[in-house]
Amino acid sequence: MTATIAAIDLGASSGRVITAEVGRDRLELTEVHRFPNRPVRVNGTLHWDILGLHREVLDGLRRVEAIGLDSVGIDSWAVDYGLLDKEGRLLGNPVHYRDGRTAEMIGQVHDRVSPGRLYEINGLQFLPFNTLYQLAAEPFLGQAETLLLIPDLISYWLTGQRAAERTNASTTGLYDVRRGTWSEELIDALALPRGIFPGLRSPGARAGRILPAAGAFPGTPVTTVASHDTASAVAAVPAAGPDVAYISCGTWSLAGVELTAPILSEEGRAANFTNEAGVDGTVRYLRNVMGLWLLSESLSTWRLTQADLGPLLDRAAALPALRSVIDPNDPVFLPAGDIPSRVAAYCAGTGQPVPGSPPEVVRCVVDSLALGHRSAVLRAMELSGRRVEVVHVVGGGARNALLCQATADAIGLPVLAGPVEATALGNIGIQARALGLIPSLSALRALIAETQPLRHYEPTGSATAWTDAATRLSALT
Ligand code: LFR
Repeated sequence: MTATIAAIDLGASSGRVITAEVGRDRLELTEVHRFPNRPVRVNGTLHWDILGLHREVLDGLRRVEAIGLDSVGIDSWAVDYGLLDKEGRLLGNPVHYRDGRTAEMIGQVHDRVSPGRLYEINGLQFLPFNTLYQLAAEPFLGQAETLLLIPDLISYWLTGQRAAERTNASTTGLYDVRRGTWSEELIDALALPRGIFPGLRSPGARAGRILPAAGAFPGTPVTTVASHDTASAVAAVPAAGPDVAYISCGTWSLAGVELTAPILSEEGRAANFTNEAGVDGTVRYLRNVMGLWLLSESLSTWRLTQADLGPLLDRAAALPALRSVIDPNDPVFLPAGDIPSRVAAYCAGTGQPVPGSPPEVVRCVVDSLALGHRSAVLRAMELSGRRVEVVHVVGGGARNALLCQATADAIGLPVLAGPVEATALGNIGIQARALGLIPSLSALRALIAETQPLRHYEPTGSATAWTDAATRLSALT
């Protein structure tokens, strides 16, 4: 038995509609629609073009209407949301997590609930854009009847059903990671209306059927997937056993290990490790590293495109490694804009050679990301006690040979790179399991390992250079 399944995968810089033919031994992807995701600044606030994204989703679905679908599932980046009024109308326009509106709110939130108490309940790393800080700056809260995270909003527009998918809910800061429920304590302490948080659903649950009025493919079943893109990507890590770390490398690098229960230690909080909900009650114990955003934003500054990245990486590979390094997680690199100038200013300010040409900047960024990967993976191992034999790099970064090799060298462990389309595979895999085509998460991972191209990188001899650079960098930060 086989099925045709579609994944709608919205990333911070592009979205895709991908279909797959899935059977017990078969998993073949076809990208049917890819579209840019271009945020819009209006009156000083950075928004997602949510209606434009929804139109692209519908266009993608229309392209596969002729072949028929057994199921469709939606994932996107985390934390951002839309608010609905009592008629189900969208209030305002969802704001981009890179907007600066939360800067003033963080202190206010922490005055109401201390960071220590927040972590005891939500287990979430501090990121200035976590939903709870955004809600403190939200002008439409008083009129809101329902809050829907981005994939739940698209799902609502397709099916008319309102729900909160669990893996993504766990990134809001308002989810009790031990109990697996919304935290009434936090919601009340932050004076948020309890009623706006819809019932929780787990990956694999039925989400409804596409409504005739939705604009494409009426009647198609929509399945709840791990709607946080990182949760879908982690579900697709082709690990054969527990002794692995993963880096889901795209706009962000999410680096850590999979656990069966959260670790809510003070040490973990100090190291800014998160306990985000994964598939089947697993916990994604990881840290955000700034990721390929630094490269894509640099390309835009130079008025280049993704197609120019390959030649730039080749030129960067010919330069000496580790001449200058930055802390990729320095908040200066978070907002959109001219990353190369900020890299140059960081290096000048820390007394390092200043990368000037694009290949020099790329070399500096790649080395620095590898150091960021090293620090997150080593710290995840220490904090969790997990032995790690191989580091899986999944997502777009698995294509970047310079970064994969630097990551293997920096960590001193083999890297297994791939699949590139991990998020779509995780999305589709959970739907396939819900349809009874794949028996378990481990069977999904084994099927991905068998069917998708993977590339192996062994660490090469330069371990001390990376250890020295890591020490140098931690002295700077
Ligand atoms: C990756 C990701 C990260 C999340 C960031 C913002 O695409 O979902 O997991 O921290 O985007 O939502």
